[in-house]
Amino acid sequence: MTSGPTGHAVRRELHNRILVVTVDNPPVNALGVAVRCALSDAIEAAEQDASVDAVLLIGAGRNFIGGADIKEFGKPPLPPSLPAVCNRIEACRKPVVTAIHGAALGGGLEIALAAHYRVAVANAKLGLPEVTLGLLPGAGGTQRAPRLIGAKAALDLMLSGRHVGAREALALGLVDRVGETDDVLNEGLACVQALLDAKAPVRRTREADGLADRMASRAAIEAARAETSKNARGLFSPLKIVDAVQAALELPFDDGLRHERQLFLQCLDSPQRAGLIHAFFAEREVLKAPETRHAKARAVTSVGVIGGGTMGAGIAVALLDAGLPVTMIERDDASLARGRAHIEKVYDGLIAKGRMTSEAKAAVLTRWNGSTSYDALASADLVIEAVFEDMTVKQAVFAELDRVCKRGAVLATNTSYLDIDAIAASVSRPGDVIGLHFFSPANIMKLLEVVVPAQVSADVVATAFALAKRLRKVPVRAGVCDGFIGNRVLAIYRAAADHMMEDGASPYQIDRAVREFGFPMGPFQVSDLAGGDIGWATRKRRAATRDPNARYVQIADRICERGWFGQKTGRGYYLYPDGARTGTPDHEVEALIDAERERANITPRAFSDEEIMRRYMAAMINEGANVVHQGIALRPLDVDVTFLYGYGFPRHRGGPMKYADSVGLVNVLADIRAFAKEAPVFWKPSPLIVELVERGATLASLNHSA
Ligand code: 3H9
Repeated sequence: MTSGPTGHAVRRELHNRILVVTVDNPPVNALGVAVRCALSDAIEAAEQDASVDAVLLIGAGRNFIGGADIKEFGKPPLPPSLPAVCNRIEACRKPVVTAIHGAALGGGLEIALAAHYRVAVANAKLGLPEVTLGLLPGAGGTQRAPRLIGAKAALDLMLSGRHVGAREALALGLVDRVGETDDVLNEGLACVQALLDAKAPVRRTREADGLADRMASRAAIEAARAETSKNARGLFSPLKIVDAVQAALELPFDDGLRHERQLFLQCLDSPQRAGLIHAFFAEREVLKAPETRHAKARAVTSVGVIGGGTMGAGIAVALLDAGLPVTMIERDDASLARGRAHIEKVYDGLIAKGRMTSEAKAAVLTRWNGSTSYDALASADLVIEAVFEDMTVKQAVFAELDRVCKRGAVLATNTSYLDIDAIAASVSRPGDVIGLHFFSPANIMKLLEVVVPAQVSADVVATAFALAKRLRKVPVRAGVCDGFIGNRVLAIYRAAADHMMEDGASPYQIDRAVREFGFPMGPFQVSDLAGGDIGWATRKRRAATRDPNARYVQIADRICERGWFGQKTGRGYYLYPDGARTGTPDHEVEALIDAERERANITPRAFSDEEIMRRYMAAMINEGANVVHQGIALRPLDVDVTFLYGYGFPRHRGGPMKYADSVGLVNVLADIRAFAKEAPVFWKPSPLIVELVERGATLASLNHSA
């Protein structure tokens, strides 16, 4: 073995007569400009060097190549472009082989497709996930993949963005062989040697015949177009992917590449790309809470859950699914049996859908234990309380935990809005108390607000983040206040929706406008799904402390007084005849709203969908900015991730704070000031927005690392 020149981020080494080119650009070998230059140089050098018979291309570290360098998007392009690098590889007159381990995604797979042969080891995962970033494979992927594996399989990969393992890649024809070991270098060298021994020719994917059956290809493209038009929910890039594959079928390769480039640039320019890439980085940034940098998480090998209601059972399922043993505490045997039944119902649902076997359920449930005595928690490393939302009840639970739990146990509350500082102050070990706010259904919803009270130890916060990772949740660090990040902001835009309803918009119009913006449901549908009684109980509890000057819309109370709590009672804002899951508008509700308008002396006026969304978003953005301003959220991006993962905010808009920047904070502020003229108590511009607009700055400028 001899060493050749070392390019920036790419190493070259000669093994006998094979030039091994290793991309070494941590953390994921992304194809930044330095890698692109060095790859082109390496191919050039291999071609010129008489002592080189073939090239083996591999990645250093845990992955082959994670894709184009996403950080470069939106900045001026730096040559050579990735398509040019792929073309250079493909044009090489000596065989180029890629050996793939770990991720070969996006541009990474496109490099592999441009090579002449491909081998994958067992842990390889291959995919073209550009669609998840609002893009399409823009380095020849839309032209080479269909030629290699056919239009149908290529469209499936590109439209779903899914990753395939080595075996599936082999079955699809994406790779030529799967290595017997995980040793990517030796598997690759063996493959190249075998090709050289067999005098295998240079084989170019551009000449592959995967589109030879033109009728089948056309049918696959049309089917994908129909399916995508129906399901793409306003997304821009999926239909462009279909267009690009159509070009692969209809145009000569080089013309197809040019067409792909045009479509790629359109996607790159779209605000959806900016929103989706913001979401990609934001969901990684939230993991870097300050405490996780300098404190070590405590070990968690067993967990207690207090309460077997919907929330407690959902949390227990999330923990069980992560392989943790769970001890559930309830006040009596009947409640415990109900808690267990709630858990079993989740697993029975999976069995009914064929997603779990009875044996697997039985195996999971061996890790579940129930008790009516807190003493059963003596050895638990972490306990999560999920009892009734009442400070006295919670403090009584924490007094018990303080009594029985071992020193160093983490004591968590799942409260959605109560003062966790007050809960912590009621025990002898406030440093161990933290909020873990799960969202319902807790075993499914990804968001976990980690609510950090004043006295908590840093290692308890680090433990919460480590637990979130284990549960595959997305943790967002939040400070203590009424509703933390999510529910506090929700209360405000929900109120804005109520105001619009009383002023003349129907709940059905508001829901429709919100759905058209990209949310899966509107606020009144959400209320019907969650159960109107929950909000009603909260409103009654807070009636005494409500600001008498604040506008209070009573429509929801009138609906609840009739026992119309939503889906579970067959009617709420909507009618749900015969257990229907989708509601239909209810004229009686409309009449009731009319009566309330009259009672409140309001002459209803018409709202356009556009005005509805401007008010709805302005309320959300304004309170989101307040939450950042007061340090409840570390950065605007923490608000964004909260809404993306807990409230169905459309991902392609990046989150409410990103959306605010995209429409211009100055415009948002102008809206808020205009709305404030008629309702100054409700609409008070957030000092943060005012300050940023004065400085000409964006919310994104505050997204530095926590
Ligand atoms: C593309 O290729 C377009 C082309 O078709 C056309 C071009 C013309 N760039 O996820 P992790 C960072 S589009 C820059 O925690 P894991 C990430 O932010 C691309 N940075 O690791 C994080 O940084 P930090 C198509 C990237 O081991 C660090 O790497 N490719 C990129 O859990 C570790 O990331 C994709 O969409 C990137 N491409 O998972 C794949 N990727 O430490 C995107 C990651 O500062 N990437 N970073 O927070 C992934 O899916 C995962 O990162 C991967 C590793 C599976 C690779």
